[in-house]
Amino acid sequence: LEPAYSFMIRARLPGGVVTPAQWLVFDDIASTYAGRGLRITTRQTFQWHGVIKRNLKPTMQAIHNAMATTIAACGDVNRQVVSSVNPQLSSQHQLVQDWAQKLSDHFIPRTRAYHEIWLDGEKITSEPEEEPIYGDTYLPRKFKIGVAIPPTNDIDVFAQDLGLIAIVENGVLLGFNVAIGGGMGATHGDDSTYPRLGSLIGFVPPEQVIAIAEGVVTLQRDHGNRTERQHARLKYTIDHNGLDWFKGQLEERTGITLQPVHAYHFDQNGDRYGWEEGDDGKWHLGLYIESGRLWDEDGLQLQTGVREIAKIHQGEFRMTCNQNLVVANVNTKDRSKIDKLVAKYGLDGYKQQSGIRRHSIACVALPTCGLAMAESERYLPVLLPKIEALLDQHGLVNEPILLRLSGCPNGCSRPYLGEIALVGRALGRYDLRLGANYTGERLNVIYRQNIDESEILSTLDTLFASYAQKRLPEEKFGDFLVRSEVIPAPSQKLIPIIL
Ligand code: SRM
Ligand code: SF4
Repeated sequence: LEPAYSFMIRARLPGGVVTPAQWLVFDDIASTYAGRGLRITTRQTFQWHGVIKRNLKPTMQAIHNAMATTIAACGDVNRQVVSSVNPQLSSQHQLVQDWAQKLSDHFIPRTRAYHEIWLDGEKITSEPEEEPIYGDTYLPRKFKIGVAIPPTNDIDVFAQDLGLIAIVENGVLLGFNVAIGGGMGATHGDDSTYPRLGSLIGFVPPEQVIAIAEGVVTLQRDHGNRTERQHARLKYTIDHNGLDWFKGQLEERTGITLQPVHAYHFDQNGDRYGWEEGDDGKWHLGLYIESGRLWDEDGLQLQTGVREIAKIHQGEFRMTCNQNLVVANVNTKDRSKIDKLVAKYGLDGYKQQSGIRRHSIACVALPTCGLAMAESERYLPVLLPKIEALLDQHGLVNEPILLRLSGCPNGCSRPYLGEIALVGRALGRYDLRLGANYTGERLNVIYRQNIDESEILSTLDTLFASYAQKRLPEEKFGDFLVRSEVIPAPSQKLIPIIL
């Protein structure tokens, strides 16, 4: 008898767009084959946890039959391409979504092995397969692409290996500012690993974006570190060789001269909740999903609730990189039906949330993540009420503050971009990091190392008191901490060259 090995499966859904029909299939997979409901990830797709080995193939086949795939959602390839979800700018979303899809398709591995192994088992060819982009050895490590639509940086564009900032004027997509070398992962006690913000190197019109993306990916393929996995991400390739060198190589390889960066402005990186009317007259309902987990447990019926919405919804769903959900493209006449289901199944929590809860993200961590050093997703509901109580005492409960929890320094919740972040070191112990900005354009720094909950709370209590008394009008928490020199100005500042 073989042990009942269980696995996590992740779908590739560019831009996090899912039709109601697909949702129903994915929901069924969660109920039939998985153990912890549907989990919306920080790259706006689904994970299913607890799929046992003998159910892997039927699960993959069900995903394939829903016109989706799991190929390259993991591995040393280009991963899930993310893109902004801004309900107010729905027409821009469509323009950008098309490019997210094209980028995703362009970088899908050509191998038929996936189909042979998971879909019908037939060997399709005995000829050697050619991977025009990845070659025989694929990339040194994972690679991530994201497209942001200003003024919302909900995807954390500067955390991507390749971040694209869409420049739209009068409804026309002019092109993209290009930022390279973003990444979050680090290792405790190893200063040669670090989070890094992407560096802006120029602008390209839409028709050149695939060529530039391919140039960045293939440069990383050819020059990335293949001997030390810790240093194999693009950020280290760039820092090792120099940004100017990389940009020069990119222009030479693609034959494209990058244009000067276009002006842009981000005003936030959280999600919008409740009903918003898009510029196309359709309605979009943003729902807060704690840590992205849709699971009927502890008396909640969140998974059932979205299933019931999917049964009547005529538009689409969009998942966000903050692990939330937008019921998108709803006609005015259909709003009340959806409202009733939202209220019936307790999906209306967003109406009463504190500012910090509306901006909170926690990575999966225990019990399923083998790399976790501390709790994260399961700790968020324990910690948040205690932080909210402190904020309330200081009159700050509605203040939007970015909170990020990670069970280890790999940074799956992009904790280095939290105004407040906890990065796990051991069970019950975290590094407290502070001082990122509200728009995802400044990294935070370590304020206290390896502390427990009581020290976390007492430290925050003191800082909240000072913030409440001494803040400037409209000043965000992270900015206050830097201005008042509670923390030193972070070393890597993003200085966009706006020409
Ligand atoms: Fe991640 C590995 C979960 C987004 C950086 N990540 C893992 C694994 C697969 C653990 C493992 O290798 O055994 C985690 C599975 C846990 C579980 O039980 O499900 C895991 N990562 C996640 C998700 C589900 C977090 C979440 O709570 O939503 C996110 C899934 C994304 C997706 O849908 O594709 C997730 N991971 C991220 C992000 C954020 C992002 O991409 O915007 C990062 C930081 C950005 C970056 O890549 O620099 C991230 N994950 C990592 C790393 C560190 C990589 C590095 O360069 O050092 C690892 C470890 C590794 O690759 O060896 C990792
Ligand atoms: Fe696991 Fe660490 Fe990623 Fe959290 S940050 S999901 S603990 S690898």
